[in-house]
Amino acid sequence: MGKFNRYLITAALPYANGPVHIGHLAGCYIPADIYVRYLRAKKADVKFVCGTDEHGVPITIKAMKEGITPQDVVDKYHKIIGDSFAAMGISFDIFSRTSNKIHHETAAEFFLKMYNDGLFEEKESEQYYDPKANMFLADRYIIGTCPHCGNDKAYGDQCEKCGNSLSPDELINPHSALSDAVPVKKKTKHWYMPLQNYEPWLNEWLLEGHKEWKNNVYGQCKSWLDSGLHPRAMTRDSNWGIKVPLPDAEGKVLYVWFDAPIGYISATKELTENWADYWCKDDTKLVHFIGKDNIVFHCIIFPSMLKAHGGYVLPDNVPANEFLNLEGDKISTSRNWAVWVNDYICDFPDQQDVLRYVLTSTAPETKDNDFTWKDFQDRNNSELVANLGNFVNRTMVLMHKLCGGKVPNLHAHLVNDEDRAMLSEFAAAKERVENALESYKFREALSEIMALSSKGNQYMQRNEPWILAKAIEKLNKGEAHDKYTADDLEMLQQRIDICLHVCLQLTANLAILINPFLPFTAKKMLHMMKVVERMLDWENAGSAKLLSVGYSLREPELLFKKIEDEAIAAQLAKLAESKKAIDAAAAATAAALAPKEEKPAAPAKPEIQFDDFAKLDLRVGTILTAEKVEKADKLLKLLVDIGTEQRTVVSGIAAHFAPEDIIGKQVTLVANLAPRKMRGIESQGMILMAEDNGKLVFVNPAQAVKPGSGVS
Ligand code: B3M
Ligand code: ZN
Repeated sequence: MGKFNRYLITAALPYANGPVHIGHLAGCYIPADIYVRYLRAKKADVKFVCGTDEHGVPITIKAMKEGITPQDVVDKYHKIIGDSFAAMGISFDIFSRTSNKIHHETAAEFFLKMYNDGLFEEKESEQYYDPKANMFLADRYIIGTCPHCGNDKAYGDQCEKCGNSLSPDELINPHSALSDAVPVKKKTKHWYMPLQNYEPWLNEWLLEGHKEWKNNVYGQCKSWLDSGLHPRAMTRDSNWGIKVPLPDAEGKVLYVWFDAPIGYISATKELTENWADYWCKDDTKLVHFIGKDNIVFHCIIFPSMLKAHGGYVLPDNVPANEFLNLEGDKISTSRNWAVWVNDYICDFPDQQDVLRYVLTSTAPETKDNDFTWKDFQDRNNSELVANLGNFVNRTMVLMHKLCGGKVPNLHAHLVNDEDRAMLSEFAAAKERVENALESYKFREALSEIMALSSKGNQYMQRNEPWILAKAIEKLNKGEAHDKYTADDLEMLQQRIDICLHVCLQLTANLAILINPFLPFTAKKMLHMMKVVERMLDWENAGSAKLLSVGYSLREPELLFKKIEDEAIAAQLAKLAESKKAIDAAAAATAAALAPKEEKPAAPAKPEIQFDDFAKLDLRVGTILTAEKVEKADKLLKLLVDIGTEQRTVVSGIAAHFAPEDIIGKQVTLVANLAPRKMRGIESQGMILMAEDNGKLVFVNPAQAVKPGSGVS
């Protein structure tokens, strides 16, 4: 353990806006859990903290979509996510939440200390504002049509359909996700952290001081630092989050990426009175387990915050993983392309270790990797069942059959080189596993253990105790044997004993080594060996004397069972359903974008002079209200804001638009058309429409403008 006397291990706080999927498990929770279980087995002083990230736009968006409050959303998913982790054996010491009081206090204090130390810059900027909801809009809250793929539900920061990142200015028909109003720009004040000031320190601490970090992590950090850091706002305009603890900060909350990592501190506070030992003493080893999309926040921004605040330890390592794909396609929550952990647990009850095994042996440690159900089945059937499960089962069955259910003797005078080689493998394998674990190479560590088990199978196969038993049986019946005589009877039984003694000690070693990876399996092995949990202490690994001679063991039970084709087919059918929905959505988008069958162009109208055109007073207006006109199927009555005044317009568009869908939309109005009465209502203008194969579309500016802006 060297210079460290205690460990604080964190796993990224998942947003409480949806269940967790296998990508989350593979990316951070399983490796973190393996590492922690290993440390606990080494009797290290370790705390493992996590919780749900309950602030930020993802939560409010989800609430809006489901028509419930943000609090309802986080309550629901905190429970679902926590249950999934618990079922998978992810052994947090605490699974907290950032909506807890202790977290609000901790984060607010953290901010205030930095504020009082003069570490923020106050700046005004123009941000989008929803004039109807009276709220500033995060880019995520602005929805419109993606200029790249035509998806009409693209967000102001990203189009989830084509993956392009966007800015709200690029959206066609931008509107607020809250009210449908067209967003306008408005000044707002925020507190920025001048990250560029931390560059020299980051270069030294990170680039010089942590060259041992994983290549994918180090490389990403280096490229951020090489391209230069900029001031970053640490506050947002919102009413969901941690209030900025300053006077005149009404409607301002802490940026979710400011508050969330502080959640690690608050969770530790909630867990133990001695929290400061873990956070403030230099001999603590702090390790953040995360997925690759969180690297900059954990390696650059949060460390800068910790440094700025002062008094806290910095991460010793951030072993982030790359992404796991599913059947060749990017896992996506919004497209429902995922294997949800809660579904897995229902479909494969009591098979948590199979998933832990597969996700570790295919973990995206150095590059993105693919999960396929076929591979899942193969790894279970040909590795867990055929290698580890087979070895342990054979050992236990033969020990009962040939050695009376007790640990047999290791008759020293008959022990040969091969036995000795097998026995000395225990310590060698332990060392290899340990080295891999210490450098966060969990795949490699697991494959070392499987290689050890496979050596056990080969050892058993070469010694063939069942053949020796047949010879004993034959000789005992007085029959002749072509290799042995009655004088060999004792030796034969002793060779059987030696083989099973070695295999049993190996089984005990395998239980210790596999425990961090497959804790449910290790438990079953303990039960069969009738030993107490303490045997799993890491220091016991490598020993060839774990089970005492003469000790009677329990009947074997199978560690793993074969996964049949039907179970895999059922999973693939589920995914095929998702694929169908995804493809249908893509086809709809493509159809919407495809050039429509050419309709003969409308006959050109006779030429006019500029003066004729100049007579038109065209102005952009915003629709304030819209309602159906009684007893007129085709008509909508609109109230349009044209800056200087509001106009009532009756328009024949009722068959094309639902009134509630067009409130807030910008339109172009012919403002000087003589008023005309329709159904008793005076229409004070006309709205320009484009017609595309019978479909009507508003003619409006490519980006929101002030109502009343002239068109020429
Ligand atoms: N909630 C992002 C994520 O779930 C974020 C992690 C916070 S860790 C402090 O990917
Ligand atoms: Zn797009």
